[in-house]
Amino acid sequence: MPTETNPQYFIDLENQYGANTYSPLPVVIERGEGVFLWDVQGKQYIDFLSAYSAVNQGHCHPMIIAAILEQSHRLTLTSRAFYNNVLGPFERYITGLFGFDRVLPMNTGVEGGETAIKLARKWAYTRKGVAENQAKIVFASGNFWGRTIAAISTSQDSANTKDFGPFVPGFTIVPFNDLMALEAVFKDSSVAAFMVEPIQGEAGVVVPSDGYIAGVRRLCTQYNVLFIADEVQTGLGRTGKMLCCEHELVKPDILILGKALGGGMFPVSAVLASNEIMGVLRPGQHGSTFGGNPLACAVATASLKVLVEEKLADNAAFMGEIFRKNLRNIQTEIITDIRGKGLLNAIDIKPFGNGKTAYDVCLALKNNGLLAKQTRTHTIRFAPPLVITAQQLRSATEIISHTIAEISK
Ligand code: IF1
Repeated sequence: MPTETNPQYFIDLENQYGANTYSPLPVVIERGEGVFLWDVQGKQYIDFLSAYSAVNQGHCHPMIIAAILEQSHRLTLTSRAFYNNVLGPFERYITGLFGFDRVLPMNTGVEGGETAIKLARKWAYTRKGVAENQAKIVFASGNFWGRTIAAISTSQDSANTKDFGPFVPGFTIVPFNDLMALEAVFKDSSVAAFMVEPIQGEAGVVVPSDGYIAGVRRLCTQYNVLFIADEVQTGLGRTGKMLCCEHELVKPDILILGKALGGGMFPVSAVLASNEIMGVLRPGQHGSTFGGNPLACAVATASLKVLVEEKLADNAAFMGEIFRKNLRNIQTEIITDIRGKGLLNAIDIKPFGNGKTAYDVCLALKNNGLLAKQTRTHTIRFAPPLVITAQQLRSATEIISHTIAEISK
């Protein structure tokens, strides 16, 4: 078998030369377009992971490619030591689109989280009057916001934390979806902020009770605590609204965006806030070599325009309803829960008698032409690009249905 069409050749290279930090499904992808991916042997798959919601616009969207090509021939990086003619127009566009006064552009989602924490701490000391180095940031149990030392300092998953200590102080964990527990910790006047995903992604697409996010908003306002919404995964149309917080008509004090802001092509993240909050930062107090670079701004502008012009949040809402209905119509005992909003969904798989887990279901789905990934042992996340059509959704549901039937035998 020629090298370029032999999947094992590429798997072996990664196993020999790469850090062993993932256990990927045994499939080697070489091309993507829209909701489809093709492996090195030309087999087609429907992508139901979307790179963890970083490919909401579909793979290799022509408008985003055109933007990256056009800008890459002109100017890609100046650093923030100089102005450029792309950053300001992007800042005006994204702040206007989401209704905030200012934006701080970064690169990865976790940098967005780190930036939001620095912003909240600085606000606590300079505006709320919290004593130096005493500011607390509250997080929800089950949170996931990246792999840096601060991010894992808020994790309770030993896979993320073991042998990586010591951890960052000043972080408090409360149960997710529990307003009473949240109010209890807010009584401590040194609390600066509460950072939370409106739907917890890595925890297994955990959708809180109706009213929870509105309750978070109310309590943060009442106790003068900043509400930081981590919408890196739930934002940008994924849950059927441009922002998941919109489902409860809630506006956070600090908004973190990432993933699909880069159109599945380029790491772009952004932290948005009011003049009053963003105004606590002064030159030299935060930054990044690539943050807000011209290429990133051109890609992010095109990525946002695709979401808006193609009404992808509406499509996610519409297709998500159909998808969950189709899943509920699958006659099987091994699916024990179906949940989600828009096109961020998940199913729980009852442990099989023969020891098979959600991973085995994902393997079987792959063999049948659909790519999805388990989160935790018994949960499979289904998150296709938001451009998916009704026909493509029907095909996907048929694959899921007959795969479940196959594996249940
Ligand atoms: C991996 C998980 C998802 C995120 C939220 C911030 C970030 C993420 C809500 C950080 C990143 C990624 C990380 C990626 C796999 C993926 C993931 F499985 F790890 F947990 F989506 F659920 N906030 N999530 O979900 O953004 O710095 O990665 O750009 O680590 O393999 P990032």
